[in-house]
Amino acid sequence: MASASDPGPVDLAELRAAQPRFSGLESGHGACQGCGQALAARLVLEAAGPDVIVANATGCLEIFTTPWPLSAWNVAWIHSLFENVAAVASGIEAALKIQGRNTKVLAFAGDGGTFDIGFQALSGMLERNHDVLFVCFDNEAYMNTGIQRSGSTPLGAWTTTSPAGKTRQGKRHLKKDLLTIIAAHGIPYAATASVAYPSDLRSKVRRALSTEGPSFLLLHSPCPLGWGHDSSLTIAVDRLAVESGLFPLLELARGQVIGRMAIRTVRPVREYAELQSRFGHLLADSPEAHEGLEHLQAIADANIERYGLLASGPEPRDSEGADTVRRGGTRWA
Ligand SMILES: Cc1ncc(C[n+]2csc(CCOP(=O)(O)OP(=O)(O)O)c2C)c(N)n1
Ligand code: SF4
Ligand SMILES: [Mg+2]
Repeated sequence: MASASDPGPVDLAELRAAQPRFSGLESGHGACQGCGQALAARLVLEAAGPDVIVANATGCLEIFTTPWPLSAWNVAWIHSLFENVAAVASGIEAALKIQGRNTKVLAFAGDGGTFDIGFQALSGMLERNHDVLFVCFDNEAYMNTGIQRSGSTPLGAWTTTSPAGKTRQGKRHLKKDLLTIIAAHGIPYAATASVAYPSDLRSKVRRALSTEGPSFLLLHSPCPLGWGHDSSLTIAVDRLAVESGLFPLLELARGQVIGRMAIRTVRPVREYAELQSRFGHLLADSPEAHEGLEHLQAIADANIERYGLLASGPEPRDSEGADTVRRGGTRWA
């Protein structure tokens, strides 16, 4: 029983409710219902806190949060070109350093702005050792301009520029292994994360920001419009991306894998594909479709093998899970 000298067990729910929540991205913006990127950005800023400056490349996130004259951002924010967000963030970081300020700098970009058009500036930023966290919101296509394929689009996925039909089964090329390329820069910290695992995501943001030097986060962010899934299934879809092995959750320090989220029950890639119309053609009863799905499964199997993702202990789950998302996030202290 609680007394003046012994207050009894801590009520975690009460403790959380008493703390002020920091919301770096307010509601009321124009993202599609169920947009994984909107949720991802909110979670990143919850973990980062208010003392940040965000440089944001052109893309869906920038467009749906800043319809002139409105802004959904509750932090210092600047829009860059598609190709130069890492250069803009580098300049901000250098200026803050000269001023002796500890404000953290974050660069935000989509996969188009990271894997493809912004890659040169990103590589330079990492090589020059700027103390910036670069977050790639990976929705696996150029969504803002109408779902064109990018270097991140997975093999076999339909986009408007990688259609499915008689002569091809969606995208004919592999998703670029960007994490390995980033790791080759030998930066202090790099990780992958998913909106389906918000607690894991936030701890990776905190870890990145507390590491001196450049850090990189590849954040899987489902797009109901471009992936063709129900807007209520964003979390379920992204959980299957991880549980199938297609999107492994990893942490790397100076190019070496230092952490992985193990998978207890591996789910077939088919279950992931069944929820999304971008893979619908791979579920047809034809030799080409079977071959396409098998190839995707082989990629997932290879990831599981390469990163040793099979768990032998109890189900490794995010400590908060999707409930956190439904409750509208956690508190920031
Ligand atoms: C140099 C340049 N080329 C093309 C565009 C047009 N454009 C604006 S947003 C966009 C797609 C962005 O894709 P991505 O970076 O993946 O972000 P998403 O919209 O998917 O979140 C494109 C092609 C541009 N703004 N600048
Ligand atoms: S198109 Fe996709 S990424 Fe863009 S706002 Fe809609 S759901 Fe989000
Ligand atoms: Mg994109």
